[in-house]
Amino acid sequence: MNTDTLSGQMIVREAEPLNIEMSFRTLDSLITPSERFFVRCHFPIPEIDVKTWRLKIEGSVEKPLALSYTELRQMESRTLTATLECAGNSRASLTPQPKGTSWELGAVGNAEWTGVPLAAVLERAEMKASAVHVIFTGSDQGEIAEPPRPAGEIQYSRSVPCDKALKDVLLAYQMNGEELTPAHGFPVRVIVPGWYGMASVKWLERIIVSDTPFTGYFQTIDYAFWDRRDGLPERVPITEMRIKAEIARPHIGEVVPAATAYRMHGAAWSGDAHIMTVDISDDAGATWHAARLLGSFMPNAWQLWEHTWQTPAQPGRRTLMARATDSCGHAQPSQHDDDCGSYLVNHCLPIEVEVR
Ligand SMILES: Nc1nc2c(c(=O)[nH]1)N[C@H]1C(S)=C(S)[C@@H](COP(=O)(O)O)O[C@H]1N2
Ligand SMILES: [Mo]
Repeated sequence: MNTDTLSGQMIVREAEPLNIEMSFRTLDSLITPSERFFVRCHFPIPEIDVKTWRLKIEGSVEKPLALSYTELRQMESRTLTATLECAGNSRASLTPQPKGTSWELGAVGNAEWTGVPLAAVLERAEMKASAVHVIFTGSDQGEIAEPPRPAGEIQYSRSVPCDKALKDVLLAYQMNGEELTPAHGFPVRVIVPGWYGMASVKWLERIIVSDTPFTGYFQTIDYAFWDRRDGLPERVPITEMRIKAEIARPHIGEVVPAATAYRMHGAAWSGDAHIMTVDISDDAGATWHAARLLGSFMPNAWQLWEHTWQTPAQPGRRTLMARATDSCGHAQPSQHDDDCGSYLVNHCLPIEVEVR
């Protein structure tokens, strides 16, 4: 990645393993260009020789497979647009600042993915009726630093239940019409539409069909939260993206001229549902005004929005917020849910600006 040409557009959170986010204030298109799409890696990026690479499909299947890259490319392909948000995006807005990568607003992007539907591969392998989960493992591996942790190096892995696996999961080899870059999972990655990014396993190497739910490290210890049933907290894996609107401009700390018409804009998304409304507040949530949704609804893709803000005549600090609702009746909460730890940060995020 050429960081020179990206100056101002990307923020490096960690160089090794690579963790970079888009500077969200630079949002200017429905499709995020690949070089501006955030990168989230737990381990070093593996080097993969596509000539010897095989995608193994095993476990609860009648016909285990080992597909070459050429064989996969020969299968019928599909292209879909999907927003991926890292489950830890916007962690930087929590106080006190929790452990973990301090993502601001840019660990999210919307790209066009091309590949083979997982359903077609599972059909070819003849998945057994007893199957309940499909596990994906990446070629990357490393040691977990914080306990509780398994001993030694582990591979990145995650699963989806079979109904999701058959519905719309894609084994993608292209992003925005070009081969995946090494950082985004070359040669093949999983795309789980509507789910937080952790499910979309990069550098895919093995698909294991399982007769029991998967309870791996990145499924139960990391990328999990406390959900309450009958008042009792239960550890459950993070799955669908929660509804969220983010403001691209103005950005935190921006100086905005008094008594002018300012074009506020940003994006909003929600797992499986579509965005119905985005409202804007310029008084920390006391009053709200409807923003305009731009373009038409696309399943699993974010929705851009804009709002003409009549800035106050009075100079001083102002706290802006955006709040979305979706077609399933979800609305953003006003506070972060502490049962989610430092994940699923989808409350109305305050953007403090200075009117001058
Ligand atoms: N093999 C592998 N897959 C992975 C990860 C990883 O570290 N290793 N990170 C996950 C996380 S947490 C996210 S948010 C997305 C990010 O995808 P991107 O780097 O293409 O933006 O990849 C997911 N897939
Ligand atoms: Mo993530």
